[in-house]
Amino acid sequence: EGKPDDQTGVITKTRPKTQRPPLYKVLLLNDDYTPMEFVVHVLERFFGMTHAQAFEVMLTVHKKGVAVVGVFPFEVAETKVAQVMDFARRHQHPLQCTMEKE
Ligand code: TYC
Repeated sequence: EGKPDDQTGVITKTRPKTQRPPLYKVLLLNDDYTPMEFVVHVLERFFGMTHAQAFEVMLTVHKKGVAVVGVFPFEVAETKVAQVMDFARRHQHPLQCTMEKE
């Protein structure tokens, strides 16, 4: 498996760096106006959470101001953010969703 070095004869193994796509955290931000049940619904609908998981994450955002609601490749993260922002806007809630590189 290893190759002897031409000068020294020392055997070294090369370990090619595996390329992984960069991942992006999708963040949900707290505000004073979006109803808790709406946020829970968003987390169920767009992030595949159970009602119990969604309620827990919603409460974390409510108490801490922000939480990571998922980690995805760029295009998936972008789509989730757009879906949440569009859904919130259509329901006239000020809910904010953003993404950042992990
Ligand atoms: N703070 C909101 C309220 O008291 C609830 C809320 C939770 C809003 C999470 C946004 O991302 C959010 N109605």
